[in-house]
Amino acid sequence: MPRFLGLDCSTQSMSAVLIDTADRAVLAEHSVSYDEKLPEYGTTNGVLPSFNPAIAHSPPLMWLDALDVLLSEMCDMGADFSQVSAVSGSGQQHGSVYLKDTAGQALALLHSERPLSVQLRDVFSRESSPIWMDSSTAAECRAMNEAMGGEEAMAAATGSVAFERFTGPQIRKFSGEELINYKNTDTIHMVSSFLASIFSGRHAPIDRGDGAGMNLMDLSRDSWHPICLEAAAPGLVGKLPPIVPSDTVVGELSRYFERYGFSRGALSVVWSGDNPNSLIGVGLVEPGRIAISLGTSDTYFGYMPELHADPAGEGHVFGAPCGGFMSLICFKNGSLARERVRDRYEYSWDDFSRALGSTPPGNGGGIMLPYWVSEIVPRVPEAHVRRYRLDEDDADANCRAVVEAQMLSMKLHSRWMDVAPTTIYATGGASANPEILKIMADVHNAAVYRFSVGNSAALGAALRAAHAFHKHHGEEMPWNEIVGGFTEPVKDSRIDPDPDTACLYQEMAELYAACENHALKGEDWSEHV
Ligand code: XUL
Repeated sequence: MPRFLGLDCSTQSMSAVLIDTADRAVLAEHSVSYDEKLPEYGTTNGVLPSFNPAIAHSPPLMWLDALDVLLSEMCDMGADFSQVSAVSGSGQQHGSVYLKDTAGQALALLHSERPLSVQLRDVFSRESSPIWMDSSTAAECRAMNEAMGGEEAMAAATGSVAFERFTGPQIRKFSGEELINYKNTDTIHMVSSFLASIFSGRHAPIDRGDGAGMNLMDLSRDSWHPICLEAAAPGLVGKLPPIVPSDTVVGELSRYFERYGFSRGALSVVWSGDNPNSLIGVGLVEPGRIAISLGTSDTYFGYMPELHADPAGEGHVFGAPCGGFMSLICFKNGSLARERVRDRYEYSWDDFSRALGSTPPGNGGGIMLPYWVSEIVPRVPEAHVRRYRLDEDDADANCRAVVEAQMLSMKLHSRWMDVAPTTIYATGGASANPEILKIMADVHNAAVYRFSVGNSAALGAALRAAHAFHKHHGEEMPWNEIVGGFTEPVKDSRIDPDPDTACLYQEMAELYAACENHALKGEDWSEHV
């Protein structure tokens, strides 16, 4: 019985999906929220409190405790891990973990009697990990872009201009502000390679998909870029694990996992970032379709055969686990913004959906620029909500405005990818809301399908584990076969665009662009009134 486990260490929760590839079945799926299950860490939505709103860190020990809670709850629920052949995972992209030179031995000595957080308490040279929501490294980004010869050169080499949440600028900031702690750091991991190290009982490499989210990797060569490394921090080359293909087997599972019934000999496969994993988890192993993930952040992504960076410097190119690349744009004001609007009007999610259903497409021309927190695309350094012809006291219109804004912004800012999708796969928590998916279909003028496995990143990781396992045993399988049967959209979930409404949104996109240019560049928007 070929069984594979995929984990996902995301911003707010740790999740797992257990699959059986013979039956093409998901056997178990579970998730634990950090705030709920581990309140002792004091996080809000998985992030530590900070006096500076630009700083977003999480405690890596919390992730270890969450992993233990998750696996033990799954065992209590009857999950049988003894038949698992290989494990892989997904880490929230860009986050980094800093370890002392004692970590290698501590990983090797992991045993099943005591929890991970007890055995690994002393291995961190930095207690908290900067994560993708951090936007405190503007100066470091400028310096790194400059060292590379400008934003365009940085994007051409690494797939993205230097972005605040990316790991290279984060490392530069750490070495600049805490040189002693930086010098005490022996190994810097991504969230993904850190957790792969736990499963492997030794330092795991970084896969090319997630490595591309650091502003440190030469995307065309899958190797560390010497100029980026030098621009980031002194001696960095000796602190980074090697870059490997996404189907690399790190070794056998650490003995620690006997605690949960895993068998000796099960394989530990390199982890990747949440976006490369989701690409596999929704079956985008060839070009043509795109996916929109409605999570803490919203992302818009697709497979990209040839390397082609965004000239505006807003989008990203990462390595795809199935070879080639993936293009992605990330909007920080995803669920975060929808939640803020819901909370502002003291609505439940049912009220929010009812409001979407009872307001007209186009919102009577009322537009919100939904920067409830600083935004990545377009670049908005400080939280700043603007309303155009939209009454702040009209709760229902504000619910529609936030969702329309998110979809219109995706439509405008994805133009560089050169795909006019006719099919969109919707994933993530908010994809359960048909009213949101209707707006998605109409704005993008594309058929939208929903996915039943809520966690496409964890599913993608499980499928990657399966691919790597077969390759390891000399029987490499085509990706279409690997994902087949797992990444089918929910039956009857298709939502077609309405042609008239799609036309209306086509015009509204220009109005939205004018509002955006007015708010961000001071351009006149009166001709659109
Ligand atoms: C992508 C990004 C987010 C995180 C969320 O560049 O920053 O989607 O990956 O975990």
